[in-house]
Amino acid sequence: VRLGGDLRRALDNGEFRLFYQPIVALAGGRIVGVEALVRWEDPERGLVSPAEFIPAAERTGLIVPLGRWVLRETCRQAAAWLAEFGPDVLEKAAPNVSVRQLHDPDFVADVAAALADHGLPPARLVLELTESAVLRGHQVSEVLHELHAMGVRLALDDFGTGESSLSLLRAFPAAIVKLDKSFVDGIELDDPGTPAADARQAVARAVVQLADALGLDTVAEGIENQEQADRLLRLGYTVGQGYHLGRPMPAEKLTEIFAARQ
Ligand code: G
Ligand code: G
Ligand code: MN
Ligand code: NA
Repeated sequence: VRLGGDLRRALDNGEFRLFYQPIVALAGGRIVGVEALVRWEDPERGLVSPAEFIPAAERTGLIVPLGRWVLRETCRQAAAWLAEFGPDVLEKAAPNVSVRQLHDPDFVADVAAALADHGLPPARLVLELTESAVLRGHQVSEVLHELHAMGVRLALDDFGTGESSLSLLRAFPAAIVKLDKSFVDGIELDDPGTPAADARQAVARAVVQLADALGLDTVAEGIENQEQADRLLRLGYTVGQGYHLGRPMPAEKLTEIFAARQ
């Protein structure tokens, strides 16, 4: 696909939009947060998945202005929901942040401005970072500590798939660990003699115990059925995300859900 210039034009034309996926209490089903997931509404191709264009945006550097837009739009929408429904209905909103953004010298100032411009309290914002982003170097570590000092929360996304290390978790000012979907797939299957399911359960249990020991919250990702939710609850998870609990959806759809629950 020929994406480079297209993405720039798409950003200038306002063709990106955010979907939001609920993050849900496994017992009771209360929505405790939302993850913001960008979509490209290409006038010719329709809705394009970020899996198709985020890698290109990262390669070309367009991820920096695109990520800035995602951050601001998430703060705007979260502040609007909070004003309308209050913190009992929505605790926090979580955009994804790419490593390229962390290396942008304006990143911390952009986050501060996005919060201030929309009147969103910093503790309502969770930035989702991957381990590989966090692992890269001293400069990033300083940025993360500045964000932490501002009161913004940091989540380690896709946890368990990167070069996760205990020293990383200890040094990184994270508040939340998101257990990767690959450990949730099949976790409900426990016929004796399915070592893969046993291994997933062991990893899931180890991650939640580690998080508890370090005072971090957890989110189990990619939950696609009730059996998985039940199993994760028994392993010690209290919060999850996945198609079974709620698909990524337009903001208006979530507004309806919040209004019905209020
Ligand atoms: O939204 P899913 O629906 O298809 O997203 C696919 C991938 O794109 C995921 O790894 C997700 O983290 C990533 N992604 C979605 N939105 C954003 C975004 O705004 N910024 C970045 N950096 N990644 C995103
Ligand atoms: O990398 P990150 O965790 O941000 O990726 C989120 C991606 O996972 C998005 O593409 C989102 O649409 C997708 N996703 C969310 N819940 C589920 C699920 O239950 N099953 C699958 N297959 N994908 C999911
Ligand atoms: Mn994410
Ligand atoms: Na993930």
